[in-house]
Amino acid sequence: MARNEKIIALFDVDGTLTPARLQISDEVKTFLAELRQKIVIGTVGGSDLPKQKEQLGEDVHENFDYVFAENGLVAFKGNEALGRNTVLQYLGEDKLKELVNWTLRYIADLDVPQKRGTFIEFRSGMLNISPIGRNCSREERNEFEKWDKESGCRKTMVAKMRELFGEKFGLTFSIGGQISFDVFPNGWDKTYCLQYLDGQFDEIHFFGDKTWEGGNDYEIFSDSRTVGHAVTDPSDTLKQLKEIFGM
Ligand code: M1P
Repeated sequence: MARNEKIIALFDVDGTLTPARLQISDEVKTFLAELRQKIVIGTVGGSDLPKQKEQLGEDVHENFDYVFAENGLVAFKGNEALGRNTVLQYLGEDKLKELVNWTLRYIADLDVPQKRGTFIEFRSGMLNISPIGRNCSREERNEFEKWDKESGCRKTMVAKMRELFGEKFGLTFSIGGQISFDVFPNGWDKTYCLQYLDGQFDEIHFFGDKTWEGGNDYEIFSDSRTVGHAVTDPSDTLKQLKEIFGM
């Protein structure tokens, strides 16, 4: 049967296609290849493109019709780049410096059990801020996640930053992973990628694991242009795909 070019399924990466920050399994990869015979498929992750490639494979552009990294700020259809927008262009040097300086001061005063390196990762479309530092090991990352749940470290920091910079700079703060949170201009959440699909599809399905308000899948999950599906992990994603697309 010919593929239905009017239906697309978009997938979050961490917790939806892969365990957090780990690689896609052969089972999921094979299943998606079969799904792609029936409909169009794409990724929409919060992480940058190198991280998506680490997790989904260097051949990600061959295996997905659309690849959206950094919420779609870095966008590809096949190997063709569709667009790129930067947080630096949006904020300008002065505001960016104010934000970075405040963040580093705040983290310096935090009593996090372990501190490593790369507290701010500067990406095209967002800043990724981590109180432990992105250089931590997998074990340290898991420990931090547990401690963060008890202490509310990220939630408190996000609330403070929202109060100080949310309205002033027009920024959104979103907790999407285990050790960090993302900061980006209002509207540059995962719905940003939908502009590249407008008018081309009858149905845009979205699958994500952080679909609650404040989670980084919330906006696209609840957007009127998509049919949202909340999943708990990659095996649940496959289960739901089988039910929806009769595989
Ligand atoms: O895709 C979800 C998140 O994955 C990473 O989060 P962490 O390192 O905290 O587990 C980051 O790439 C983050 O930007 C992204 O939203």
